[in-house]
Amino acid sequence: MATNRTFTMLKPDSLEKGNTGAILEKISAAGFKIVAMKQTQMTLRDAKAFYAIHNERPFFGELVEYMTRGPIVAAILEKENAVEDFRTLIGATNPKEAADGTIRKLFADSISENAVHGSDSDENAAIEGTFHFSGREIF
Ligand code: FUP
Repeated sequence: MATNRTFTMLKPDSLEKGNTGAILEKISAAGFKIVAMKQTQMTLRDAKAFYAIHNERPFFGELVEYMTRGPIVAAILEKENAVEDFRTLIGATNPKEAADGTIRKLFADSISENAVHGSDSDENAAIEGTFHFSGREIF
């Protein structure tokens, strides 16, 4: 995947609260082009693999339970400087610390249910995009 791409998930709380459209609108308005997108539900195995880096953390069990409890929307986004600009758009991991106007400030309730995921590096964007999409689902 090119380095002008990032990967995102709208997490189960966003879909439960009916925020899918509003969040996608924010993403589009910030200049990101959607090059792949689907609604899907992660299995326990998927979530454990996706968040393997956190498997020793105390919140790991709660994290995989949350991420598998309902559908998500996964997407690959394209824009110049995509990874960094998307992290700015979503705001800090803890919505209480997120800047005004950011997606987490607007739509997230807590650090554990924080509305959206955004890749933290070009390398992880490529790994995470490939985790969810085959080549023929990416445009
Ligand atoms: P981020 O890169 O902002 O998504 O944050 P992290 O990769 O540090 O964390 C991934 C997910 O783990 C968060 F989105 C929510 C969960 N988490 C907690 O539940 N508690 C914490 O203290 C930190 C992260």
